[in-house]
Amino acid sequence: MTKAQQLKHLLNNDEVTYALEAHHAASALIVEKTGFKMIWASGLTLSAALGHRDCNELSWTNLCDQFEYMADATNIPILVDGDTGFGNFNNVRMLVRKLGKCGVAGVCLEDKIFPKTNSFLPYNQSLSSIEEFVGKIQAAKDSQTTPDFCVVARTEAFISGQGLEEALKRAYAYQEAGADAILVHSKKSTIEEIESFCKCWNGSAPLVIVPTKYASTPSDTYQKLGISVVLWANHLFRASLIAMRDIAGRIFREQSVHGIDSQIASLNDIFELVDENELKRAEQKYFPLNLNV
Ligand code: SPV
Ligand code: MG
Repeated sequence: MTKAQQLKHLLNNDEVTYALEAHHAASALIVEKTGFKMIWASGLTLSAALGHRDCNELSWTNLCDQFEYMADATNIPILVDGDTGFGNFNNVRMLVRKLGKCGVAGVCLEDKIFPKTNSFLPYNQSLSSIEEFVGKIQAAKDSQTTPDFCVVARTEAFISGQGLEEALKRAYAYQEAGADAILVHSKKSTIEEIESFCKCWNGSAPLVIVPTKYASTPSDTYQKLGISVVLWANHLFRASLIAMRDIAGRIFREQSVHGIDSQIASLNDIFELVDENELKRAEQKYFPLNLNV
């Protein structure tokens, strides 16, 4: 199966799939090696890892380099956070064509206004018109370079303070426009908005959620609500911040790395992550004369 076919399968099978966030090739590799079947390339954490805010300070061309490194390093599908498509329908077309070439399996587009604001900030959460966003989904589907590339349409209706009716209206319009799945987002600390949406949803498109704020929800709830994919959207980046701050502080205070050496990854761990042994095996096959001693 191609990566796009894998993603389509994960969206459409009966089980809940958990996708974990990655923000560069190393974190993407860790997601895969841990056993996850899918990677979320988060706009928030990719931006932050490059020192930027989650409001389209980086262009899609900046980010495609990162996506390509992540896709080259891994064998499981990557769903890219495409924000609002980095502009209008034309930017969406260019993005989708390029993502296919980068080895990305799908893109998630959200119905806010460019430049977007992270959903958990208390300002600038206005929605685009349904008509404009439908045009973006159609443009994305018409531009995909592989038949199974997945376009996930994300409604920010709840995030912008609108109710269930608006969320459902938008989701049906996006499904009609050709979206392969619907992501419905909520910033509530309980699953109540998502639950009400799922219970009313009569569409055929699978549902995707991001339980960052309602993280205390028991995981069996997702299956019961018929959710297809759960995105753990930022947790590796948050984990790495704590670990890096802790170790940086200790090295600074102790003016030595001796005390922390056993608490960080070994050099061998790095060599294993990037499969140093494979190069040794390849050398024996292709470069047997040991010319580079
Ligand atoms: C992201 O990870 O960038 C997302 C999810 O879009 S959220 O931060 O919840 O908006
Ligand atoms: Mg995002």
